[in-house]
Amino acid sequence: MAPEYHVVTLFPEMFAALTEFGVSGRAVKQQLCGVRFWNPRDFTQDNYHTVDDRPFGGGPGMVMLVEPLDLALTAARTVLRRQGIPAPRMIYLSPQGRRLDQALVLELVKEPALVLLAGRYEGIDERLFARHAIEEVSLGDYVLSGGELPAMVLLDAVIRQIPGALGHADSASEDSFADGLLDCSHYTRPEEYLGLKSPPVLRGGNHAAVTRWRLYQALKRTSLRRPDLLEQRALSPLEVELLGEIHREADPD
Ligand code: 9D3
Repeated sequence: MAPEYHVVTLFPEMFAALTEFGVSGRAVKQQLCGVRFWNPRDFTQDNYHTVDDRPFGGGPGMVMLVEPLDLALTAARTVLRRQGIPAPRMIYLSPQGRRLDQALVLELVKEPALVLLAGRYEGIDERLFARHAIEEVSLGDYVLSGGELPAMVLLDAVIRQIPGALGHADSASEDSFADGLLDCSHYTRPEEYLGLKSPPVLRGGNHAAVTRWRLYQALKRTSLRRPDLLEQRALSPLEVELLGEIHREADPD
């Protein structure tokens, strides 16, 4: 069965960026996955459809009410339970969370369903986390205005890994980070632009030479810009040899 992604959000319209454009939009249209939204505002009872209130203890900002979020999450889980998915992973996009990386993306694409929770305001009443086992995932150490963009980032990264989401022209396994290196540089026509030449090796028709050149460039860029990536990763004999060449040459990239 195609994986189902349920998103609890006050702003489902924002997700058009994910569901209507590009690789992720195509995957949704082809029903390689389902995406459904649950708006906590639809689970309010009062005339004003209140979803937030002032924090106990005072201070700036507002806190999301536990009840509309609890009802929205429970509705999502009820639908999934009826589909034979009793314990979906539930993820709150939050600055306090585990940092999203490709290893987590590859874990999440194996799941039959995910329930994502995008927050607004200062945060969520903590009692929601007593009612549901919720993981937290962050994009990194910078301040955003809410969890919708992070939820879209996570889903974009996951959906493009679903088999069939990418044309075989660019397979997911050839992505930058798939092999733990930064990408090499790219060139297309014209051969020369305003006196700037494209590398002749790429036009010479020697596929082995092209592959070796690209690996050399990727290793060089990675060792200059992200040496931490090389330390996390085993090196093949060829990579060790190319890194030796790189360290012996002088000119930076
Ligand atoms: C300035 C507000 N901060 C007070 C110390 C706390 C705060 C609350 C809510 C900071 C950000 C947010 C909204 N952010 C997210 O929902 C969010 C996020 C982010 O801001 N950065 C990186 N990853 C994520 S995932 C969700």
